[in-house]
Amino acid sequence: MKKITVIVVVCLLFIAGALYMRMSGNPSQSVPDQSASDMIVVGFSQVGAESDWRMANTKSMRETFTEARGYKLLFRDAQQKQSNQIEAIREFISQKVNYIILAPVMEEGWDPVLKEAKDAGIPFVIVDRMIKTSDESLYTSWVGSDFRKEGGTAMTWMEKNFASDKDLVIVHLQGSRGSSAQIGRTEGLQAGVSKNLGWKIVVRDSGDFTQVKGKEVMARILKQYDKIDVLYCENDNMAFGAMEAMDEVGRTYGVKGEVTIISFDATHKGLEETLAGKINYNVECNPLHGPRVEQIIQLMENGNTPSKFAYVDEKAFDAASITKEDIDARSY
Ligand code: GYE
Repeated sequence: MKKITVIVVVCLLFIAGALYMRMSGNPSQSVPDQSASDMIVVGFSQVGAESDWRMANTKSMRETFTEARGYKLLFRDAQQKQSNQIEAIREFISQKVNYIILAPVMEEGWDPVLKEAKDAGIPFVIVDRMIKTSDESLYTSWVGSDFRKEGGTAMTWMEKNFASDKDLVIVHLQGSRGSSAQIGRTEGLQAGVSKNLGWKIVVRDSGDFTQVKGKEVMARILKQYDKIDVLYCENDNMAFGAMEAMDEVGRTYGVKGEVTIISFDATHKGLEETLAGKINYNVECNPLHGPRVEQIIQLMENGNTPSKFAYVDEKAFDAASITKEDIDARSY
């Protein structure tokens, strides 16, 4: 009899212990986590980490969509591959995020995955570069730069500095082909060249917006062309690479050199090179999209419809007039 009592007590203690462990072992399983469920879940598919512009853009997004500010950010770096972006978007859909944000590598090819997101009822915001779609209702909003206008700004500067009939040898370093930033900036140059009869683009190649490729492509071009008047370079990092290539073979550039450099982005380092007279003209492209995207999301959270397109205001910097204060006043 005594033995049975001991066994029963041991069993009861065991069951009580197991129950206690279960309840206290993992608080998030037994007590629903209020703060996590209140958060707005945002999936962001970023292009990559190819340039200083991109790093500043990622920083702006990460600083905006923080847990302290009520967001859970799922960040995916696509390493400049559209297939990685499509995979990330499908993952966001299956995770039932509240919003999907896409900085598209290129313009074409998004319709099927946009449709999947729409069918799942997830609002889609496009940032930075644009997309081409047959159905504009597949996304809610876009915010970014007017790349064609940036190219036009560069042409206005060229027209002020070079006569229309001057024989001008132009080298064109393009960004990632098929991206809006490349397409718009290329169209700008193309329009300028077709208007000014002396101007010739002697070579055009892509450096994929990176410093390494910019250097590689420029090194090849320098071997083929002894005389270059203008380097039209579709971002700062490729310009840095091209400058390294020119330094290595003793070709001069900038305000005091042989090759006039026009660049885009106006990143911190890009503007320092402009102030130093190495880049002649730098057209701004503003990467601080985090707060702009948040504003779009907040409008939707409050039941409002954000505007379909929002262009960012941008300026440009001339080596002849830029000041240190211009650089210091900027946060990127
Ligand atoms: O100019 C370049 C980056 O899409 C505006 O992408 C962006 C461009 C930017 O890699 O530096």
